[in-house]
Formats: sequence, C-alpha cells, structure tokens
Amino acid sequence: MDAVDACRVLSGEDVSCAAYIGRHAPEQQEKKAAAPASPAQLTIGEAIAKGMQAEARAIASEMLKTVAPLHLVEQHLIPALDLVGERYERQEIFLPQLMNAASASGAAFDEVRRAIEKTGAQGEGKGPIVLATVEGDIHDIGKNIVRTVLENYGFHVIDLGRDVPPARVVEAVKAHSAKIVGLSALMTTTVPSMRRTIEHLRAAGLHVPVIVGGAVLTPDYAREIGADYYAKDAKQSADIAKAILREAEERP
Ligand code: B1M
Repeated sequence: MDAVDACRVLSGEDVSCAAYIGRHAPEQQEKKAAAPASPAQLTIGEAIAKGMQAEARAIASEMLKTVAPLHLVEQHLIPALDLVGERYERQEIFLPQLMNAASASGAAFDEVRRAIEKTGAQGEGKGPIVLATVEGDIHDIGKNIVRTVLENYGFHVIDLGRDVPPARVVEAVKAHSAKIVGLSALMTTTVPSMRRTIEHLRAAGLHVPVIVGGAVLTPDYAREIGADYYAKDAKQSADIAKAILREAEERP
C-alpha cells in the first residue's frame, strides 16, 4: 500500500498529495484523535498551518478591522509561517503541506495588501526602485509585502518577480535609471546569488544603492556581500529608501 500511495503521488494522480498525507502524516493521526475544531474557533495561525485558504482570508479580513496591516504581518502571519517552516524542517510535515500553508497565507496577505493599498499614495513616482527575489529563490511573499509598502509610501517600483538572474537586474536598472535596488533572498543557498547580483551591478559601473532583506540575512552578512543597506522588514525598507532619496536631493 505504501508503494502504491507513493506511486500515485509521483504520477500526479494524487492531487496535492492529499491522500498520501491523509494516510501518512503524523499530524493527521493526531487530528483523527482530537475533537474537530469549529471554524469560528480557528486562529489565523491554525488556518495557515492547516492550509485553509478561505478561512485564512476570512479571519485576516476580520482581524484587519481592529489591527494595523503590518502588525498583522509581523505579529501573526510571519510567526505562523515560521512555525510551519520549523515543522517542515523537523520533517513533521511534507512539502505539499508547506505549499498549502503558503497558499493559505497568500490569501491572508492579499487582504493585507488590499488594506495597505486603501491608505496610501500608490506608486506615484518617487524612485524608481528595482525590486527582485534573487536567482534560484522562488520565495516572494516577503518581497511582495515590501513592494506594497514601498508603493504605499509613494515609490514607483519595478518588480522583476522571483528567481531573477543578475543580468536582468542590471538591464532593468539601466533601462529605468533606477535610483535604488531592492533584493530579497530567503535561503542560505541563495544569498550567494545576492552577492553575485551586487557584483554584476558594480561590474557594469552601476553604483546604485542596494537594500537587501530576507529572513536569513543579518546586517553583518549584508555588509559582507557588498550591500549598502540591510532592512529587517518592509517598513524599514521604506524608511531607508526615503533616507537615500532625501540624501541624494540634499547633495550639491
Ligand atoms: Co520555503 N524555505 N522552500 N517555501 N519557506 C524556507 C525559507 C525555510 C527556512 C523553511 C525551513 O526549512 N525551515 C527553508 C530554507 C532553509 C535555509 O536556507 N536555511 C525553505 C526551503 C528549504 C524551501 C525549498 C527548498 C523546499 C523544497 O523544495 N524542498 C523550496 C525552495 C525552492 C526555491 O526557492 N528554489 C521552498 C518552497 C517554498 C514554498 C513554495 C512552499 C513557499 C513559498 C511561497 C512563495 O513565496 N510564493 C515556502 C515558504 C512559505 C517558506 C516559509 C515557511 C515562509 C517564508 C515566508 O513567506 N515568510 C520559510 C520559513 C520561514 O521563513 N521561517 C521557508 C513570510 C514573509 C512575509 O517573510 O519573506 O522573511 P519574509 O519577509 C519579511 C522580511 O524578511 C523582510 O520583509 C518581509 C516582511 O516584513 N524582507 C525584506 C524580505 N525581503 C526583503 C527585501 C527588502 C527588505 C526587507 O529589501 C529589498
């Protein structure tokens, strides 16, 4: 039966590996033993951990009536994903569950973006800032939050997406005469891509200030790979971008 289950996963017959997870994940065995929770009692963290998209969206939307969007991100959504990441690392959950949790958090992040967009200036032209998740890295939830916050502060953001090769960043900086570059990386294995991107920019004679961010980075490491600024979160990236432009304007 184990071999048949695995075969169905590999052939794509078992969509999202739901049947496999149902039979094999320790979490499912625990769930069977526990009393079912009513959706009304779910927290946003539980909805994300269980990959419940509609519930995550509904709870986020409800919470945003009383909680500031960035507070929801920093105090609820990131900790929920951190927990999911830790469980994945300990091999307590499988990759499809990590993906489902990411989709559920995506629904909550959509609500956050909508709430932020309602309040701000919407990319009216400061900058422009070229933004990318570096080559080899497909994590873009954080980058997308950074983009929304920067736009909210009135920056024009050219978002190159995720898994972006250094040459495309160089091209975009030249094409748009970008004033700032923002790079995101979430894995220890992709921070070297960040270093390569900065090296490509410098080799092309582009001394545009580079802000880097992402959970694996530290200010020291950012300095070591040649970045000009490290931002720990989206709000700090906007504060740094404002300071960079202010300084440039004040320069004789
Ligand atoms: Co993956 N993943 N993942 N993942 N994932 C991590 C990063 C990991 C730490 C999980 C773990 O094992 N504990 C681990 C990396 C280990 C390491 O390198 N040390 C990991 C792994 C291994 C992987 C895969 C390799 C798994 C596999 O395939 N076997 C694979 C990667 C494939 C690839 O990239 N080539 C993979 C895939 C995925 C999903 C697709 C399932 C999904 C991503 C969906 C998506 O992004 N569209 C996913 C997720 C969701 C995570 C975790 C659980 C959550 C990441 C996240 O979105 N956090 C993550 C564990 C964790 O972070 N604890 C994990 C929320 C987000 C808002 O925070 O991105 O940190 P963050 O952004 C913050 C700040 O960091 C900062 O501001 C944001 C808001 O305040 N910030 C910036 C970010 N960028 C910035 C840029 C700035 C300034 C600030 O200036 C420009």
